[in-house]
Amino acid sequence: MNRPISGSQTWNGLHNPELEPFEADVTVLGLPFDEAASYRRGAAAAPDRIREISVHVPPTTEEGCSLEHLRVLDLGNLSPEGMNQVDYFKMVEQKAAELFRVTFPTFLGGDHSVTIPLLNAAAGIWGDELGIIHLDAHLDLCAELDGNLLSHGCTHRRILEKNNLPLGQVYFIGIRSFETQELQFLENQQANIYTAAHICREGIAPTAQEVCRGLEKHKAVYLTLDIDFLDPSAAPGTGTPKPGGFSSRDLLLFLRYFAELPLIGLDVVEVSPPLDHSDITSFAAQRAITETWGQLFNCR
Ligand SMILES: [Mn+2]
Repeated sequence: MNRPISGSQTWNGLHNPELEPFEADVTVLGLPFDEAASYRRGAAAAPDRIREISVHVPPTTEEGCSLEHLRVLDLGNLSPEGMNQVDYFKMVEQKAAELFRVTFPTFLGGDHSVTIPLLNAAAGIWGDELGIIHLDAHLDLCAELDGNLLSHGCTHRRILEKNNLPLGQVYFIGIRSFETQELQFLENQQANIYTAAHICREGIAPTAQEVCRGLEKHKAVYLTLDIDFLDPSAAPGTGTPKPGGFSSRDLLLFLRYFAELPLIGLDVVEVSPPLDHSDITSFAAQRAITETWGQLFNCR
């Protein structure tokens, strides 16, 4: 475990290294792991890049609410160095389990496989009271990808299996890519899949409201944001971009609705700074985080 970030300019100047996690409204933990990406890597560099950008952003939301009262603790990165994926994920799960309930953890990936231990930790606490929002171009429901059971394309398959959760607990939003094996898995199953094409036809607000109604019965909702939910024009710095996606404006609108739910944690994954242009993708990720905090702790 790296030491907590010392510079207090991080996170819009809000990071306070003196806090304990239970004293913080929000904690940040970087998971610089991209060994399970199926195509192009670089997501391991995202936590540090997003932090660097956060130094230059004021502690206010896009509609002028101040976040200066927000207590933020950045715990630094949980480094995977010298560990295999299984052992690293054990460590991540343990750390995440410590943070849930006492604070609002914001995890920075890493590729999307890091969500496996995060959601295992959440499911260990909330079981089937847990609802999951998955904003992504991809379903991540593969049984395996390239021989790796812990691939970033298998995230929800592993979580559902391990925790014996029904597929209906996950809301898949922004989908515009299906692997053949995922179609087979979905046969004769009820799944909450909102494709990008469907959202484009029906509108963001009606879709978000429907998702919120569907999640009403859940006491705890976890939100995982794969930045490739955005269109490649809005987020070019990602390993498996998929055209036909959303603008950063669309994303912020979705987040505004989802912040009305009892969110217990958030991750932002698949930002790949080496593949980015002018940090567009890291800026989008940073904005999504600040606005979600604003909605949760200030402007509800
Ligand atoms: Mn994806």
